[in-house]
Formats: sequence, C-alpha cells, structure tokens
Amino acid sequence: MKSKSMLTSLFMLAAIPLAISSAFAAEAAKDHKASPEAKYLAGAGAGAGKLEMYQSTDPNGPAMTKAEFDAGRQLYFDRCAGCHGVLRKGATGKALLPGPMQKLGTDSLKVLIGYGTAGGMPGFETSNEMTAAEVDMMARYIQHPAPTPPEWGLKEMKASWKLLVPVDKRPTKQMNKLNLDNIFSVTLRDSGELAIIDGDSKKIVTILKTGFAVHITRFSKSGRYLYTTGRDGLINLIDLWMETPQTVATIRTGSDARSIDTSKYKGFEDKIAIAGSYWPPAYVFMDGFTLEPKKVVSTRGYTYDEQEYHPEPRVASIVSSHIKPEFVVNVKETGKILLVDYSDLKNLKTTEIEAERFLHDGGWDSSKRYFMVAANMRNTVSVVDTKAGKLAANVKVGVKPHPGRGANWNDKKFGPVWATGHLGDETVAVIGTDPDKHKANAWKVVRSLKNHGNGSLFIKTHPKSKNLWVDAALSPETELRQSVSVFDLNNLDKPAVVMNLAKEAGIAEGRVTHPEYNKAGDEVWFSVWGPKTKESAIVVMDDKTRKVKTVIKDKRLVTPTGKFNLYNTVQDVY
Ligand code: DHE
Repeated sequence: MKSKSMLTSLFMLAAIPLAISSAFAAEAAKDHKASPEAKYLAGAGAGAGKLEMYQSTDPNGPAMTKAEFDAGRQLYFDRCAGCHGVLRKGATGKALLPGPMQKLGTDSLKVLIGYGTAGGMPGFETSNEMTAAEVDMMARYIQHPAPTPPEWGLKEMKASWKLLVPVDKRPTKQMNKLNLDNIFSVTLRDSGELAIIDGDSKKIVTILKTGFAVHITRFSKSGRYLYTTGRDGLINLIDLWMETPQTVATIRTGSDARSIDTSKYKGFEDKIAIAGSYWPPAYVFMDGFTLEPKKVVSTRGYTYDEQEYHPEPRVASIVSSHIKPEFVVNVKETGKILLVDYSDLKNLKTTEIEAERFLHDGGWDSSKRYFMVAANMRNTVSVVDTKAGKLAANVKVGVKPHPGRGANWNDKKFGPVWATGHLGDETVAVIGTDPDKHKANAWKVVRSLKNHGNGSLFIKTHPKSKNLWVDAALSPETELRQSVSVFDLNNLDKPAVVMNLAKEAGIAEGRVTHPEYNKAGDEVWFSVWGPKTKESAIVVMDDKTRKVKTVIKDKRLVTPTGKFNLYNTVQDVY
C-alpha cells in the first residue's frame, strides 16, 4: 500500500480536497484529530439517511451488500452530507463523484477518510468518529453513484401534517400564569427535545418532544406560538397559552432542515409560517396557526457569480421583516438573498439579490432595515438593504464569520454598529451600520476586538447592557471553549475579561455557548453543553456584576445549546 503522506499529496494533486479548507482545520488534520469546527460543519446528520432510496448496482464500484450500502448511506448523511452535499456534487466541501473516487480506489480512500486531509477534513478513524470497518464501508460507498433522497412536495407535506389541536379547540385566553415575554425555549440537541424555562423563576415549565437534533426556535409576533424545526425537517407548533404549553400541530417539510420563522408585519401577525430545507432545497409557506402547507418554492438554480447550475442550494437562515410583508431567505450555495413578499402567495413577488456564496446565519442591524448575513466560507458579511431591496455591501471580515444573530450597540466612537465573532480566528469584527448619520463608517470594519480563542459561535449584547459577551465554543482547547470573553462597551480599548463558566457550574466536560439575555437585559444566560450521557447546565450571569446568579441543573437538561428568550426573539433585540 502507498504511504499515507504520498496518498495525501496524491489526493491534493488530484484537486479533490474532501472538505473545507481552513488554517484551523488543516491544523487538526496535521495532528490527525478531528477539529471541533470540522465536526460542527459535518453536523449531526439529518433525516434523509433514514429514507428508502435506490441502491446502486454500478459494476465499476466495489462490491457492497444491501445492508452495507444502506448503512453507508446513513453514515454519509450523518457525517459527510453537511460539507459534501446530499448529492455529493459539492457544497462547502468538494464533489465526491463515483468516477474520480473509483480512480483513487478503496485503499487510498480509506487512508484519506481515516486520517483526514491537509485540506481540512478530519480523520474520522483517528478521532473515533468511525470504526475501521465503517471507514472501509464509506470508502466503498462513495465509489457508487449517490442515491438521491426522495423529493418532498406539497402532497408529501400534507400527508405528514398532523393538526393535533384545531384552532377552535384551543384556549381563548392564556391559561397559565407564566410571564411569557420572559420564557426561554432551550434546544436539547441530542435528546430531540426542547425545554421551556420560566425566565423569572428559572424553573423548567415543561420538556417537549421535537424533531431529531432540533435546531432553532422562533416565536409568532403575538408571542403566543412557538415554532421549532428539527434537522429532520419535523416542525412543531407549540401553543404557549395552554395550561402547560403543548404541541398543537406538526409537519415534515423535508428531510434535512435548519430554519423557520413567521410573519411579523402589521396585519399579518402570526398568520404565515415559513420553513427552509437543506433537502429538498426549497422553502415552504404554511398557515401560521395550523402549519397547513400552502406553497413550496424550489431554490435550485444558478450560482450568482459563475452562473453555474447548482442542484442543491440549501436554505440557510430565514428572517421576518418588521418593515414590510417580507421574509429574507438566504440561499447558501447560490449566494442569493431572496426578499419574498408574502402578501400575495398566489402571485409571489421575489427580489433576488446577488450577495455572496455560502450564506449561513445573521441578524438585523438596530434599525431593522439592514440584514447582515455571514457568507462564512468567503470571509464576508453581506448586508442587504431591505427597504431599498438592494445589496448595500459585501464586507470582508475575518476567517469564517459566525454571528448567530450578531450584536448591536451604539459605539461611542463609531455610532451604531453590529458585530460578529469568527470560527477561524480570534477576532470580533465590528461593522458600522448607519449610512445616514455615520456615512464614513458604514459597512466598514471599524474595530477588530480580540476574543479569547477561535471557534466562536455566538456573540450577544442588549440595548440596556454595557457588556458584549463572546464564546469560543469550538476552540480545540478545553479551557478556551469553556470560557467566555466579556468586553466593556464603554471602553473597548481595554482587553476583555475572560471567565470559565463551565468551572463556575462545576462541569468538567462541555463547552460554553450561546449567550442570550432575559427581557429586562440584566441577565445573560449561557449553555454549558456537555456530552449526551453527562451533566450539562445553564449558567445565568448577572450582567451588571458579571457574577454567576444561578446555575440551572436538571437531569432532563440533555445537551442544551441554543436558548431563545421570547421577547428578544420576537422583537429581534440583540
Ligand atoms: Fe446551527 C442557527 C445551520 C451546526 C446551533 N444554524 C443556524 C442557522 C443555520 C444553521 C442555517 C440559521 C437559522 C435561522 O436563523 O433561520 N448549524 C447549521 C449547519 O448547517 C451546521 C453547521 C451543521 C449541521 O448539520 O447542522 C450547524 N448549529 C450547529 C451546531 O452544532 C450547534 C452549535 C448546536 C446545535 O444545537 O446543533 C448549532 N445554529 C445553532 C443555534 C442557532 C443556529 C443555537 C440559532 C442562533 C440564534 O441565536 O439565532
């Protein structure tokens, strides 16, 4: 067998790097360990792996039994599709088509999959993500044509739709005593559940079953309904007015999904829900009160720049405008931002904006006119002016920006700004957002702050706070991923104070992530995201004193990640 280093060079010469390139991930490949960032991009897998699909009988591919092929398919969807795409035609990672894979052959592929590549793909065997037998299976699997998961149109959606409690059977007033504005919906990622926590008492109100590896929560404008999507495309609609909040409708909108939101514009409050899917690449409008699907729109098409057809342009973040009856739909692989007018679904008007490829997550500026979205593999934040319906700017930032929804404040020197941390470096980019009164600073990086580590996922402040909190949850170093930086917004020339919140919570294994404020803006909540079988917690910090106020521990809090305060999420306060 050829030597490992020879094979790696051969692979690179063949120009088929298997995954994203990044200095950070390359580092990881060097020491043959999976970087947390590479694992994050590979994701938790989705529902597509579980669906019945065509099995290849390509005579040029190596032999596989049906059982092996099916297991390979599941493993591929769980570990590889996040980067290489469901169809293996390339997404953030490169294409893995049967021809070139057959040329490399099983032995070479086993080394590459097992040990990783300098291009940034983790070593799946060295990091114990796959056994030797699984690596062998995957090496053979990718030499066969990629099976295509089924399409999922209105008919399939309708068949999956369950209206558990019709509107006329629901309460006509709030039946519990919860201060709904201050509840937190907490993603319990690996148990496929969410916890509703009362922000005032810090008590768990209820735990509800959701989709697989549930991803985000959004709320209806009135604050009555909670929407969540699992990675498997299962959406839950939860009525917060019930004595104990309860799921009143569910639907499968696809087999791989990440985003959901609802109409916020005057006159349309709560009425229309929208969900975006990775597979099939599409978004769907639903009745906001029942989840009845109304209209599906495909995002397949041409990349904005090279105008090359892409079969799988995934829907990343979706946000709901406060100033127009519009959803902002961000299409990852084609780099297009769609402003979709929902006021007339029969005669749908969409403004298609050329932005940048690999759009991911983002949030509004403080005026809620501009939407700022990270094109993370292009080290860019794209800014769309939703009032004018135009791209305002593509701002070059650090390595792989990852803002969550970002953070807004009125900077003493530069006026209104919005900030993002980065996956691939230690900086926080602060961008001027006020072209009217601070034109010289608009859409420029006016400050670059130093975070305590790279691998930052989320950043947050609040209009009533003088603090900016930043995590480094995917840092390869334990101390750093368990810590957060807190900057003083009144003195940003001063270095951040760094504190290890996992230690404060008494948790040895776990990463600290996703700051989220309470409604009053005087507490900030962090997840201490432990392994599935070990303890996790939520740490509530007193924002003023920067001291721990409460640690919420409960054996039901399995792998808490995102937390969504109702008021701040509805009003887009961050
Ligand atoms: Fe997320 C938001 C996609 C992995 C926690 N994540 C988003 C959004 C997208 C996305 C498109 C924006 C949704 C919106 O605003 O409408 N996330 C992906 C992926 O494709 C990726 C990289 C791999 C995967 O297969 O899923 C991925 N995400 C993760 C995680 O591993 C995280 C850290 C833990 C978890 O719970 O799974 C994670 N993502 C989050 C959170 C948000 C999010 C908490 C919402 C942030 C907010 O404050 O709004």
